[in-house]
Amino acid sequence: PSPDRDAVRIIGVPMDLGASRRGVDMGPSAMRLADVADVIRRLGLSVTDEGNVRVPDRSEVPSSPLGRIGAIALVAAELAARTANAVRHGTCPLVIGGDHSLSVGSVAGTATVLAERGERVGLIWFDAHADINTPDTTLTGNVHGMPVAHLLGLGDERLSRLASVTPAVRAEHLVYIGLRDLDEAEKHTIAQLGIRAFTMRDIDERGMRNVMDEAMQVVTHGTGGVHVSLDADFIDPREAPGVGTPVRGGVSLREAHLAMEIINDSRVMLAMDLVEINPILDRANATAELATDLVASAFGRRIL
Ligand code: 4U7
Ligand code: MN
Ligand code: MN
Ligand code: MN
Repeated sequence: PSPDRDAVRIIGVPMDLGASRRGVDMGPSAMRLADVADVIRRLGLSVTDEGNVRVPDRSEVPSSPLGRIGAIALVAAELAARTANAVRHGTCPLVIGGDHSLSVGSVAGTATVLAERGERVGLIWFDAHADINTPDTTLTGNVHGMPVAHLLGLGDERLSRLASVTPAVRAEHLVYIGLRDLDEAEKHTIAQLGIRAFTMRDIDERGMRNVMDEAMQVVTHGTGGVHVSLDADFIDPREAPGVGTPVRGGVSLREAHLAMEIINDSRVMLAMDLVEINPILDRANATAELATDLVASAFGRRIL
């Protein structure tokens, strides 16, 4: 599949309802301050910033993390519609968050358009975490630790039925890259479903090129295109301190760029999420600036 990626639509989701720590709702502002639209435009692509999806204030929703599922599902449904619309028109949505619970919506949108074409979506999940808890297994109640489970059809139906197909993503079409902090129940689910997971150890031992080659095979085999979901905590916190849930021992800046460059080489990316940027914990706007450079690599920036 070779989608027309000459046009990019930026969709902001200033939401932190899925996290307990505040601040990732400011991620879209930080990315716009880092000039993400102009940076992509300078690559020769046509870029429109569609503004933000409306997100309710914390004061308007229940205070318990699981009590916020209804509000998160409404935001995700709106995001799914906007993502689907962009993909349907042959443009590439760049969804900037926001906590990672929003990806139940963005990936559902991509899955819905592919289903209209009789195809399935491949999903690359770059993250320190597996985000595969359900309301039954979660230790924290935080919904940003649950989007993958819901995309696989598990958990709460308000979040697992946002796409026109259920599950939105099949386990065989999903890969993880960068894992280094999993709950016991998550390890069990990954093994049970046979999900292909590249941990930090795999990246250390095999190198990013080798891992990415195998990952691209998994997500393109039997799919009509790939959704890339990048949690900024994929990158080591020494380089990306401004994230919702920092975990030591992440990938280097160059490894992250190489992964994005390989994605661009493959020409299969239909949509991208850039989530979990927390300006409160950042050094100036360093993490959003770094994330903007990664987006540029994913959209075709070359060193030479
Ligand atoms: B993120 C966690 F318990 N597993 O479920 C949980 F460690 O989107 C972390 O990847 C979730 O940043 C991290 O709350 C969510 C925790
Ligand atoms: Mn994470
Ligand atoms: Mn995540
Ligand atoms: Mn996080």
